[in-house]
Amino acid sequence: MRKVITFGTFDVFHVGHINILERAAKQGDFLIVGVSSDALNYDKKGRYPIYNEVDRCKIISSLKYVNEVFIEESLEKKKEYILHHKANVLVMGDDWSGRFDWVNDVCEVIYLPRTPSISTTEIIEVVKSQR
Ligand code: C2G
Repeated sequence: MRKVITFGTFDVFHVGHINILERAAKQGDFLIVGVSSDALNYDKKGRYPIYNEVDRCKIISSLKYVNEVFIEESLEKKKEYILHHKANVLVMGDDWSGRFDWVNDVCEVIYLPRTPSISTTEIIEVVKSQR
């Protein structure tokens, strides 16, 4: 069985998130998703997500493409997570292009093109501007 792993915050869930998960699932037979913790998101982006980690995990767990979900506590633990879950391939959107090549001694690394013109940040901006 070929196991695929991917990571993300998946805050304010949108079609770009579905597209990457759908395409990631097609790279193998079993999809594992590491959902960034609230604390990790604060470290990465300087703000907490709109939806907390429990709710984000619940949303991701309910998707038909997704077989397993866990909380990602740190970007540096990527190799540990890959080995623990026995993943054969890491899939990320190409905004992360090259950033996780350092795990390529434990699994294949694939970057897929992002869905254009949609992001959580943009959605937040639009909602703010309409208040
Ligand atoms: N994504 C996409 N198209 C978009 C928006 C997002 O393909 N329009 C992809 C990203 O490339 C990423 C995934 O959806 O692979 C999740 O995106 P984010 O929630 O923004 O994840 P991020 O905060 O970048 O966390 O260890 C890696 C990080 O945890 C990734």
